[in-house]
Amino acid sequence: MPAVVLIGAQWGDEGKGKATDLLSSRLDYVVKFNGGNNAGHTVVVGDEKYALHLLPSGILTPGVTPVIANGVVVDIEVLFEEIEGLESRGVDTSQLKISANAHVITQYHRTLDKVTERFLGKRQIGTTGRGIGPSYADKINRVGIRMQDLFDENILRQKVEGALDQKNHLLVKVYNRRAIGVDEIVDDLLGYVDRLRPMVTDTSLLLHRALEAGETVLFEGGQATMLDVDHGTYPFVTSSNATSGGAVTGSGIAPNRIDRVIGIVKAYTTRVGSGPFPTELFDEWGEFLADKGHEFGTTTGRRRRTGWYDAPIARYTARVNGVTDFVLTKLDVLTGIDRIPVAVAYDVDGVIMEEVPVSQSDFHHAKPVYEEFPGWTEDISGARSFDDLPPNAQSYVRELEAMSGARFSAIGVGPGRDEIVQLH
Ligand code: 2SA
Ligand code: GDP
Ligand code: MG
Repeated sequence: MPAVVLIGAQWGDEGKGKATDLLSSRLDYVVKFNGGNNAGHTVVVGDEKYALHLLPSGILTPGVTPVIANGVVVDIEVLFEEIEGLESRGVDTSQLKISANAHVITQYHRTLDKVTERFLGKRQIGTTGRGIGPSYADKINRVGIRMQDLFDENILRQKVEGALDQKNHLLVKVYNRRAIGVDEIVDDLLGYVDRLRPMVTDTSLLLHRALEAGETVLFEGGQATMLDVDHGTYPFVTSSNATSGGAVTGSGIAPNRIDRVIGIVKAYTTRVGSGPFPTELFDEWGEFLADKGHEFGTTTGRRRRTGWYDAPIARYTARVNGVTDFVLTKLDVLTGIDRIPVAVAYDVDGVIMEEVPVSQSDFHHAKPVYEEFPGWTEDISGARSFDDLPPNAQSYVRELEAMSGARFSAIGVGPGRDEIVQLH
């Protein structure tokens, strides 16, 4: 499997970090291609728990080269905090490579993220406040700062001046905030140059050469399909392409090099932030899933919204990403539920729709059409083969697989590295 893309199939937090970590022993490179430190990936290794944000999850495996590719937005202060945090726990981060074309998140992006959300009031997106949207907006507006700009003080100063021109007007006149000085931003960024120099490179060429040499590369998606800026529940999305296409544009590797696309899908659904969520639960079962699944944001600590499995979303994800294999995670969380509902279609104002509707208003009105499956009470965390699962858990998995649009190749039965049932 020379080039594999791994993406979130729902609204994030499906367990991508754990899945990447599991595959890492077979990998040479792990590439983050979208998002930034809005991501939160929890990986449990023995008694140790790691929360990764900006760094790819593969960094925990010795021998894997972690890459932050051009599609990522990098908050450099956070980058070094995360590196230092891992180094102090004995993780070697010295092989990290960062694309010269990756964009930078600065203080003004963080400020704008927070004030814009406040300004939106009831219409707020519920962002992580990490400056992600404003940094991608600058990229698209062609006033972004890229990693390579940091190595030429003159260019950096000109670009920061250009970026701050309109922003200071907005900050002062609209948001009643103080203007941000060019010098404070430039001086701050220049302070990192010496440490960044050995890391910043042409990662597109690096990855191309690795693939040519037969090495194995995993492209690790941040956030998820339903949060993708093009294919998600816009405007309640993140500002990058979290789908498999993002792995191509976000890394400079051509689409015909990709061999497999792995979708990570939870045995139920969660979402953080605002926006439509047809199977959302507001009753004690919602509490049950949140408590038993420890559904709290890895980055912001926010409580995640919870709901039942949504098969039209899985099918949509399979289609949009070209999923070849799903990894079904957190099956253990469903233990103890008598009958487990699964959304098989939507009722949109009396019309039954089997696919995710393209109209956002329809999706907002979509009421799930449920089918119920019998549950199980046995603890499944010790299962290591499909036959170890109780019969009802086996049939739940097979029913989901039949309606999700791609085969299931592994099943998560707990947060630990070894708590997995391999099917293929
Ligand atoms: P942003 O900050 O601009 O990307 O926010 C836009 C929307 O994207 C959602 N988003 C996320 N959803 C799930 N998990 C994410 N990572 C963290 C985690 C989130 C956390 O692993 O738990 O700790 O709160 C993530 N990052 C962005 C966000 O909620 C908005 O709906
Ligand atoms: P990511 O953003 O997709 O990497 O997911 P997060 O790390 O934000 O959230 C997933 C959470 O579920 C983490 O706390 C994982 O340790 C945990 N997890 C992953 N797989 C499983 C599983 O199969 N069972 C259980 N109980 N927890 C899991
Ligand atoms: Mg997460």
